[in-house]
Amino acid sequence: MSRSFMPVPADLEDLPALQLKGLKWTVSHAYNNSLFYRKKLDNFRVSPEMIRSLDDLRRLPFTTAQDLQENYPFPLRAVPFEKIVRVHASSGTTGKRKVLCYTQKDINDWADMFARCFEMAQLSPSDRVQIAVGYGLWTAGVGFQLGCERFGAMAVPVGPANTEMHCQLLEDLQSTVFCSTASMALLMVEEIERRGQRDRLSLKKFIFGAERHSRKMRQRIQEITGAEHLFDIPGLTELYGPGTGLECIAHDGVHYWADYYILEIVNPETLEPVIPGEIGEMVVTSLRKEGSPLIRYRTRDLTRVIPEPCSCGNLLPRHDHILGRSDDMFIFRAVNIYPGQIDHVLSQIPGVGSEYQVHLFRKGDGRDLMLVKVEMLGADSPEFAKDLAEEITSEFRRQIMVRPQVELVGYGTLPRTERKSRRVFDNRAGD
Ligand code: DLL
Repeated sequence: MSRSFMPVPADLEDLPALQLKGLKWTVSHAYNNSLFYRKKLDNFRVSPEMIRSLDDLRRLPFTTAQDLQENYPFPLRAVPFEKIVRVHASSGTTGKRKVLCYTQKDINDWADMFARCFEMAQLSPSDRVQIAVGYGLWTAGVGFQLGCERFGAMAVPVGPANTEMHCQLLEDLQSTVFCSTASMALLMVEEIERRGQRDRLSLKKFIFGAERHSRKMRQRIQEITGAEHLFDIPGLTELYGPGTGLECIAHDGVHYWADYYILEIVNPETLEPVIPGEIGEMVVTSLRKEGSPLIRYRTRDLTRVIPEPCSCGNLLPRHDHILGRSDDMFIFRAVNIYPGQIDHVLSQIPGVGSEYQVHLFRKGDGRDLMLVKVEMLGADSPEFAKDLAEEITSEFRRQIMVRPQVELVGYGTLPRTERKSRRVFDNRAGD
């Protein structure tokens, strides 16, 4: 008998009560079992008994990545070591790794959530899911695998890189779903195109995440493979990993599992909630997490809640794609710029490929310079290149109010990576 992983109340009437129960449990569990949280809550003069309604969430202090790093190696731990069956960690580009603890129940909950993602993507047990993300300390590989096994689809656990093996297995095993970072998906489809493999494959769906992707990347992936659906999957190590929500079949935002965590969107400066629909920082509070519970954890990810009902019919709430991170912002000649804005400008210009790089320099006279390297698609006559460079410059000026130098490079010349791509290189530091 097949099991549904969507047992959320059909009309969501019971959701607030479920969230309140989870919130009360989380606060008292954290207070009673984690020294870190006890100190923090005491400092804020909040005790678990004070949580009586969902509005009381706002009385709670925020938790930050810095808290996790300062309390290395087992920050937020709220169960005895004997109950921890696994740890995961995010690599952390600066400072110490963020290590998170999982009990067996946490792993089971994560598997159920991930299975719900596959259900929402309309997979069936006859799907063959090729997993091309990293295994190990990172939550990605094991997360996808856990979800597959709980859902009942066939996992093909290859891991990242190794496009040769991926191409062979896609063809030999007739995988139907490919899961990876957005960068790896691009790398793979270009390899599929190079090998002329498209007609020998059964690929129908892509699920990719771990980093932002542009509209151009989506177009390329869909054009080359003819895949029916591409799904954006968000997730972060602190909140189990990938699998806490998924872009729906109507491709209009990400439904998230509000029965497992509460999502708030706050203004990153004032930390006050924004008006529903406005962009702000995503803050999450877990409702059932035992090993490392989260109380108002500041993800630094920027997005917005989509308040309207979704045309896919699913009633679970939605947030938009992650538009960037508040700490990715850079300042160029007094203008605040998010990399997502650059994706957006380039995505609108025909003739531009899906990859780009931004290099920032400081000249001898102290003035800053922005060099944008952009891949060119198709015709590469000098006139075409000149017009394209002019169009890019003028769109940057019009939409972001900065004037970059543009260097056009051939398609496929910028590096592709199977990991999270880095596209902004700030060479001004230390000046
Ligand atoms: O990236 C987990 C994951 C693995 C998600 C595979 C999806 C697929 P971390 O390494 O802890 O975990 O990084 C989390 O990556 O706060 C976002 O800034 C970014 N991120 C993750 N998914 C997306 C996405 C994994 N779909 C951080 N779109 C998050 C944009 C994403 N950014």
